[in-house]
Amino acid sequence: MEHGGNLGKLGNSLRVRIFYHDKCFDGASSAALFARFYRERIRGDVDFTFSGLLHRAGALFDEEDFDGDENAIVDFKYSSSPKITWWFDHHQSAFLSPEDAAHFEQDQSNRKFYDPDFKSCTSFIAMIAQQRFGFDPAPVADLVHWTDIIDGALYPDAKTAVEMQAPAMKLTMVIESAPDQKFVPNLIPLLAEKPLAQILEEPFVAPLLPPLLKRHEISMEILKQRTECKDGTIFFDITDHDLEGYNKFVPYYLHPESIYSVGLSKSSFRVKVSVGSNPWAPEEPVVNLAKICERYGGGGHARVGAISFNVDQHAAAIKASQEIVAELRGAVRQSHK
Ligand SMILES: [Mn+2]
Repeated sequence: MEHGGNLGKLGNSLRVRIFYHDKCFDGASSAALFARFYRERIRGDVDFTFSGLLHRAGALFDEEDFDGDENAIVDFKYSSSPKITWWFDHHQSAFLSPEDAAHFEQDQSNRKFYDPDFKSCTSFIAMIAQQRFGFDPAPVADLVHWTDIIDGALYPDAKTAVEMQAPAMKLTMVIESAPDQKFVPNLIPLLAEKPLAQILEEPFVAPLLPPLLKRHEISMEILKQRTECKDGTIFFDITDHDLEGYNKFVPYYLHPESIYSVGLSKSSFRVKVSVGSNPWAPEEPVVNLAKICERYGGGGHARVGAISFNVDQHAAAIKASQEIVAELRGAVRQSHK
């Protein structure tokens, strides 16, 4: 894999490599907040390198990449490698195996933290850094506020979620469709230091926005044609369009009566089955979507999950999506009996 970011001066500074959930506002913000916390409360003369991690079919980690003096993973799955010295996550599916979970349970370092009840990993890091390490979260309060809203889907309604008004939402869109592997590592150092509205005006960020807003409009048109809602469950397949990173709330905006959604999308390296629930659903979603996704090798949270397939596994992805749609529609029908 390629590493973005700056190694900076190599002198006597400690080299800390931070692995984060790539193409995700909470992932990038977690990396930013962790770096600020580390510099302020652990060690000042430190060079950070930021490396994005993505869920994909097959191995998630390459041990050879853990080459910092310290290596941290934030907002992403646990690794039992002794080279990983810090870990923060809030995903329900945080462990690749029972052995990894046991390894974490036995950890005595006080540098590995997990709480699936947190809306965002960024707010989780802020809380731990404050309570255990005396970090002052006040300067990053706005970032923490918005990661909770965006990762926790705490928008008041679907309209707000698809309108893209707030700077944090625009940054989310930019991060999710990052043009190259260096973009997010270049953005991360700004996230915990500058106001979000100001980051949008950076010369390497500003030009990206208009085409993305246009693409957002087009994706809404495509989803309008493709989404089908039956028994409270939306299904759509947009694998024939390059639309990975579409706003995941559009299906609920188009079908306010829905409870669940299952969508197929495609990028250069994966076919993704996205399984979600409508945050503004007329009735509470009750099915644990992380558990469903785990059955197919994916994961996530109780209310939203995903499964990644290799691009040559397209048929398996279609089959999985159809089985999940049938299961969710069955659950909704059952609850209406
Ligand atoms: Mn997260």
